[in-house]
Amino acid sequence: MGDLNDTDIQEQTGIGVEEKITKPPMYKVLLHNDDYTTREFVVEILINIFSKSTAEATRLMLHVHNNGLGVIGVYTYETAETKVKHATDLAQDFGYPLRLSIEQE
Ligand code: TYC
Repeated sequence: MGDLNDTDIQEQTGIGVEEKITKPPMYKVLLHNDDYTTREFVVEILINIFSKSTAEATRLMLHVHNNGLGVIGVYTYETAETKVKHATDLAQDFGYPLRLSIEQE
């Protein structure tokens, strides 16, 4: 008694249930292999910008080294863009051609 169900809320607020629970589109950040960026630098990027543990950063770096590319995280568009820019800017400062890209999930 007195409890509001989804239909009540929808009628009273005019906001559809779907609208309220819809999640923002998410984007994968892909890391690409190259022959010049050092393994250590890639691990540092994964730890410091993508908040990975040392073990996970090392695992991801080796996966990308062996497979050519890999997904290193899934974020909202703004977060994905910011992290990719930070990582590529830092790599450029060190003279590395490290490449990252963004793809909708
Ligand atoms: N292939 C690089 C090397 O042997 C290491 C590396 C791994 C570079 C992952 C980029 O995204 C990368 N030094």
